[in-house]
Amino acid sequence: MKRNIMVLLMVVLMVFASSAVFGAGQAEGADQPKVVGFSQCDSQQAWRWAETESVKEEAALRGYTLQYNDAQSSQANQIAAVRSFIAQGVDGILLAPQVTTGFGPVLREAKEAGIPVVLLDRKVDEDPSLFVTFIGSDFVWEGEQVGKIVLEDTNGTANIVELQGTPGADPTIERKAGFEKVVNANPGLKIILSQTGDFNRTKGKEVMEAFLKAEGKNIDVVYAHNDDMAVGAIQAIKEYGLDPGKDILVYSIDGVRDGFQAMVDGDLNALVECTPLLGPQGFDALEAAWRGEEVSKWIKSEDGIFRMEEAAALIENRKY
Ligand code: GZL
Repeated sequence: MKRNIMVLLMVVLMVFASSAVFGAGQAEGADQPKVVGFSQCDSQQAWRWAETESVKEEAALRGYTLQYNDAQSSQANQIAAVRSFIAQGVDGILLAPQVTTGFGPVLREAKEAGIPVVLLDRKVDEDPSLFVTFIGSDFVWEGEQVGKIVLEDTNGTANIVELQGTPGADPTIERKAGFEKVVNANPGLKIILSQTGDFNRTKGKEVMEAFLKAEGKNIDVVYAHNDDMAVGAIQAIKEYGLDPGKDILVYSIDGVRDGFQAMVDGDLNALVECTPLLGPQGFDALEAAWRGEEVSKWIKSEDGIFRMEEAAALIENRKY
């Protein structure tokens, strides 16, 4: 009987000892996990979901507490979310800004509060001292690469319709400018219609339907600022009775799974990649800022160019 009591006592002591060890990590004054606010501009399509997942996964991997806010395509919501992060006294902020203007005041408030801000996937037209860095692609280069492929595939003669991204967004402005560098240098390439589809599949289809109604078989090429609008345009072309990828050549940017599938299906002729997997670099930049280190003002993504013919061999290995 005595022996059983002794054994039971030993077991109880061992259990308390282990929780005390784990408890020691939480003792008063122990470092609490850093808190990072992430203001995402919207969650309306696969590219955005991939970026958000990349940030959430990396926060968990590094043991940070992430405060996530989806602004649902509203800049006002984004500004309110960043203000809320500042009021909470977060240690850092990741911001994917809806548009390039209007963020100056709230970025100044974050700076005055000593909270570093890292821009993900879109730039802002503000004083660079207001943010640590921009992590994202070269959108001018992306638009220019599409222009060069169109030039090659059409031998320099084509009537082009353009589906633009969100008005005022950095990728919209710069993908248009990059593509026009090639068009302006080659008079046989003509942009006959250009309108925003807001990076959205449904709107991309609706705008393409209007383009087809206006110009029909006069259209040789569609240039979409992202895969989602390209997929919408492809649906519209099919419903109109033409063969996308043949009767009308289609080109886009992003490299999401549906973009690759459209190339496998023969509907999309080529795409330029724009990686959304920015979480690791985002936290690297915040950690450098917390260490007081200088960070380059642009951490540029390396993006590939993919043609229809190679898509089938690559699609299974795509990470987003
Ligand atoms: C690009 C990113 C763009 C994507 C779109 O960095 O801002 O926003 O190309 C997304 O698909 O809506």
